[in-house]
Amino acid sequence: RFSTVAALEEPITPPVGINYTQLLIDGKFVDSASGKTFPTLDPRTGDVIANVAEGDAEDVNRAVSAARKAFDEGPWPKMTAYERSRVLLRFADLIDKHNDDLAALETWNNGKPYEQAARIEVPSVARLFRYYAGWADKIHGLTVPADGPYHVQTLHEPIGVAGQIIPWNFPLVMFAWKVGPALATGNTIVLKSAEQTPLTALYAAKLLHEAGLPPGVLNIVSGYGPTAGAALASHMDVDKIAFTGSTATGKIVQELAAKSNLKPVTLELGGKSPFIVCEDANIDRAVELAHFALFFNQGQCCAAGSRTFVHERVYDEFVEKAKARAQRRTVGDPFQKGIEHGPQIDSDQFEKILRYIKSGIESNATLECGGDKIGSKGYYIQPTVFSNVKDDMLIAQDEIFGPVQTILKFKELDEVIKRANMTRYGLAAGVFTKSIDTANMLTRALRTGTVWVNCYDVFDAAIPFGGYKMSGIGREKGIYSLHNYLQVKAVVTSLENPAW
Ligand code: TXE
Repeated sequence: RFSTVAALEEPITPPVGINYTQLLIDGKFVDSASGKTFPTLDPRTGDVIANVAEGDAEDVNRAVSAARKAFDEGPWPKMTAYERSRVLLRFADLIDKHNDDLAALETWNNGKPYEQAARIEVPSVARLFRYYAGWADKIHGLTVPADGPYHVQTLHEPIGVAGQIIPWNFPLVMFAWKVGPALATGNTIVLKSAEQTPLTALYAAKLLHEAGLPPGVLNIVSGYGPTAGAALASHMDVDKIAFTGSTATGKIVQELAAKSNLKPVTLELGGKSPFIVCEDANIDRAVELAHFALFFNQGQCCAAGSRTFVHERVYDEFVEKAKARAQRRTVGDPFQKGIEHGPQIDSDQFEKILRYIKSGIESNATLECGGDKIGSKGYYIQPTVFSNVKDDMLIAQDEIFGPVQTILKFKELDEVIKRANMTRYGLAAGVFTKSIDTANMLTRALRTGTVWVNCYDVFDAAIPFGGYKMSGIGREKGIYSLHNYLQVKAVVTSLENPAW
């Protein structure tokens, strides 16, 4: 079935070198204070790509001091908004120029198809920085019609030093969603990348400095969560923390923020998003979109359409076609042309996904296809489809974060609304129908931060993204993300002619 297995035994040599492995503090690449490093791996093989400086609490202290100084003394927050905007625009041009190297590094470190990184993700990063460059000089306060002889205005000021913790599934895209709005609004940053994927954040940060970012404005500390990440979340001199990752870690981050200096927290967490195929849907298109909604990025998407609800009238046909589509998915070395699907990120995720597949089989869901690993090296898993999945099965409740489609049957719209909402998550939903009435009803009833109608995974820079319920707090992208990085100051000036 998986015709590319042979090629997995001899991985293609990545067309890029690795130039940046140290921490980036105050505009300089430096070793960690402890001198420690950690290996970063190639998910195709599990082999070490490079050893990267391992930051911990002491390095976070150094990075926060640099960010504090850059914020308090400038020039960044005091530059004109137009000058900041131009730095971001120059950076976007540099991303375009380095597109292929960034994409190759992303694929090497993460395992995602090179074509996906090079044609979709890296270009979307340049697009997002242009979007936020556009906002930098359009952030207005208000004049407020208060009672009394007062001139009242609001100033929208940067919040200060932003701590940002990002995951490994979209390393550069997550870097952009966090760094773009924080810089546009004049903040300084300490960012901790995921321990699995430290390489592209360092490369991108280097380009930002080339674009004219002053030293200390963006500091990158590579390292582990319980050490570097926790130190950042609990730092007394960090004014705001933004996190993307698991719900369990999100809770820890919020707790650390509360226990230290009550810094405001934005969280973008897990999901178990419903994808609802109504009885009037064009089945072939619904199958393709549901397949994309789940298997994109090896199933490692917070917004993955991981509960495929299909109307009973079209269920059997849908399952048969979904299975055929999963079997046609081209799995292989992500550097190979035409490959849709590479390895999972690491052995932890690989084992976790295989455990969920086992649990699906044991709970008597029907394994339509897949269900096993591929090859003897790296972290490849067969695209897997389960039908006859019931709401109370673990595979229908937990975030699997892998290439495992679970297909459930429904009869009535009221019923599917109830079942779709019957989860602790509320990140996204997909609705597939030809009826405007059905679409309107579902979009209003689903308790999720995004509803895609007859489309999925549309991640434009202008569209806000975030979760209801335990999928998170706050929104990223669009105008909404600016508010995460701004303080509002009310300035009240008496209009009376003072006697003194
Ligand atoms: O996530 P973690 P992991 C989900 C997905 C996945 C599961 C576990 O279901 O299978 O989470 O993945 C940092 N203080 N998502 O273990 O732990 C960590 O170093 C501060 C969904 O990779 O949440 C990394 O930078 N920081 C998700 C980041 O948190 C800590 C994307 C994410 O890691 C920390 C990734 C601590 N105590 C996984 N512990 C999404 N929403 O897209 C860890 N970190």
